Amino acid sequence: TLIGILGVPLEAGTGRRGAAMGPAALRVAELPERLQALGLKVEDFGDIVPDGLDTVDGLRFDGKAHLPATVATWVRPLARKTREIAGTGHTPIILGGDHSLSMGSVMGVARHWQEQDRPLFVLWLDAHADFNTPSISPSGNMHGMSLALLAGEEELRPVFDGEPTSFVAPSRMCVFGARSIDPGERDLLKKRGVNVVDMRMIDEHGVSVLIRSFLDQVVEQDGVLHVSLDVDFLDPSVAPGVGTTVPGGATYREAHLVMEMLEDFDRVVSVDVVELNPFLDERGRSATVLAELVASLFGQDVMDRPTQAFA
Ligand code: DIR
Ligand code: MN
Ligand code: MN
Ligand code: MN
Repeated sequence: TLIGILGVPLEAGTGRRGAAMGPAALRVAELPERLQALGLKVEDFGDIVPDGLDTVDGLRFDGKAHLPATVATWVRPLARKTREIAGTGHTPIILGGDHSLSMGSVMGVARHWQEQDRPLFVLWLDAHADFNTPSISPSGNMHGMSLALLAGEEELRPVFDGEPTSFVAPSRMCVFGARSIDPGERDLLKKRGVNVVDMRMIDEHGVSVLIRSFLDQVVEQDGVLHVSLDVDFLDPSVAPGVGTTVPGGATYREAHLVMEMLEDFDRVVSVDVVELNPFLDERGRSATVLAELVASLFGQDVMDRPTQAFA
């Protein structure tokens, strides 16, 4: 496997500052080196540079949207760059930056896989569903709208106005670990048919059964999988370095089991690691946990033994 790392120091999509330091902290936590130690070839493309604000002149939204033009200046070049990296045979790992960046990273990989005629599935590991639109968002923060944009919601199309787009069918999306969903967002998720696995289901059935049933759908349709990992998927006691902590999240072992199963599954083609806010972190704890999780996803394990599900 050839890994392509790309940093996205974007924080305009969230309500508080600090996430722009995320890519630097993940590098300090030796995320690239951990992958190299597993025998993978790793190329670091540095941090992406946003387009000028003049390029998004006339970007307008009805409803509540905070700094949509600024977000557009980041996600447009990010979509182009991610597609390019995927096109040269790299597995993109995108280091954020807030979760609005996935508008760009997933758009880029979706375009690439559409050309290959392979259906792209998205696993959204998050306390939130990020399925708001400007007309229903209580906060107006763009990081709470990225999955809705990727599903093709009309209201959000101006973000990529004039750019090539490729959307992901809501039935191929799985929000996993949810425990905070806004009322309008909840209705829209149901209406569009997004799979939502909330923490209550995880408590009741365990991560293994639930992850497997989604991965089975990917295999059935001969698809490939993008994984978008929001730090707040994890319980705040495991990863405090994020602006929107919600109690009752995944434990350290639950998160690792998800990663280990994904590694055995062998169809993950791209990854985002988002919402790390080093300003709120405790001595790099969350950054280190994230680097360890990514290493798990790419083969780090205790014994050389596949998870039973895919043995
Ligand atoms: C809330 C919080 N649903 C919003 N969202 C996110 O602002 O739309 N927090 N993504 O991390
Ligand atoms: Mn998120
Ligand atoms: Mn979240
Ligand atoms: Mn393994």
